[in-house]
Amino acid sequence: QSMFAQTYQPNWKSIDSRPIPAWYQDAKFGIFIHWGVYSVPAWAPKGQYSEWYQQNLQSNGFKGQAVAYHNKKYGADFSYYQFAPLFKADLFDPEAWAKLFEQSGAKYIVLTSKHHDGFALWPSKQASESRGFAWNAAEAGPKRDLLGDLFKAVRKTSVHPGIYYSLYEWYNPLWLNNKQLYVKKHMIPQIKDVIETYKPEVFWTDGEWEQPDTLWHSTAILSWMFNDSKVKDKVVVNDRWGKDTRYKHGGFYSPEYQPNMDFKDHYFEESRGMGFSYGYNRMEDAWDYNSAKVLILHLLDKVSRGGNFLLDIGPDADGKIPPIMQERLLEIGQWLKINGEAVYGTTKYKNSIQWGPGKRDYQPKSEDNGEHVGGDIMLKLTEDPEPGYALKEVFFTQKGKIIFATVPVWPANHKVILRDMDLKGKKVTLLETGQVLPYTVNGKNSEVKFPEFNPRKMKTRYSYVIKID
Ligand code: FUL
Repeated sequence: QSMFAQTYQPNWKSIDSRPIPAWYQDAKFGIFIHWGVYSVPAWAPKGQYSEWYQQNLQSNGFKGQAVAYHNKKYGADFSYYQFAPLFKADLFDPEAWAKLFEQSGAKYIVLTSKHHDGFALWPSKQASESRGFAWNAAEAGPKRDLLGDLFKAVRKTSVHPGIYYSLYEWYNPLWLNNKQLYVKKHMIPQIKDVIETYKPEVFWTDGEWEQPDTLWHSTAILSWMFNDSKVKDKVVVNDRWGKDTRYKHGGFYSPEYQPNMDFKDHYFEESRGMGFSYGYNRMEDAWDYNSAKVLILHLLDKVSRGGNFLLDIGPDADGKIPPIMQERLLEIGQWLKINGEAVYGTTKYKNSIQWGPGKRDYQPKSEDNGEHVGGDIMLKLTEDPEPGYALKEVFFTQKGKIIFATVPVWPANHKVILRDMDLKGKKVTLLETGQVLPYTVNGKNSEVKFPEFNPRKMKTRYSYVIKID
């Protein structure tokens, strides 16, 4: 018996009526993985996407900087396709990756099965045939089914495997000559192959924006996926299915570095890099990476607003996840191990976020870094408000009758004011220790008293959860 009783028709009204599978709504935290041939040069100016290397090279991106860098390092005759043999992934240890993902507290991954350059991480015959040369990881570069091997390892853990798939390809000859033919002969068979062979539980499309969903045959693909494919009961999709579908059709909405959008009650998942680029970018320095604290606040921000957080990592061409990324994942995992009850399986509480006094339209300045990275999470300001700017003081989530209020600092004056909340008759505890926190009700607000911070009792850093029962 299918969890979705109806049969879906190839039109948006029918497709949009499918509920977002519960496993995904409970998961809250996923890891995005951008990995491919572009991981070899792994280069873009700071604040740009390194996975766009080929496009920047061939369209003279960054005012000539891309070509200048490339020619100097690899020579003018060296084409993007020649990076494939250098993509060796010889240190790739799928079991170690899977273990790290599990330790991070993420409940799913989304791996780039194919990005805009068309290079497939699985033995896709369409990928090579359409080009006339080896253009997938099993025939070129690593000579290994990277997708299959990673999925095998991930399936031994509690993490759900998912994939990213770019609908368009920059320089596929079929695409350049006849887009209809590309879709029919290349894209649709390739999608069916990757779904039926690997059974991804998330199918995250992209590269949809230049063409209408009718060119992509999106509703036909989706109705096939939801009615007839091997993943029909559990697969989750996003909203990137044609130039007018974003924030409108498909599955969850997929903001990319677009915080604070109000999607009402439509499910969403925000993605962003740990630094800025999705693919590994060797130009990024330690201070370009968000701190563990800021990443945890990002997670709380999405979850308290009723969505998921898809945090990206960019493994290198050797198949290693850069240690700074490993370290961030482990830190988040430490936090979730203690405080996960306030995250997994929760829903949005009516207040969602408590803002401090001031303006809420903070725009990050380009030179902002460190604790300001991300722009929308003004961590520093929580302790030291910049005049005129608001800050996020409390993140709320809810599980049945239980409410969680998470504060990003241990309050210096030992009290937290929860606005518009009457705690009368409630039991208020510190989630990690179970310590009962006394409170007083003052009109519409409640004031919760915090004890002295005891580093021997508290393992949690970065944010502290108040449980209201
Ligand atoms: C974008 C792509 O163009 C980026 O390279 C990245 O994959 C991001 C998640 O989606 O639209």
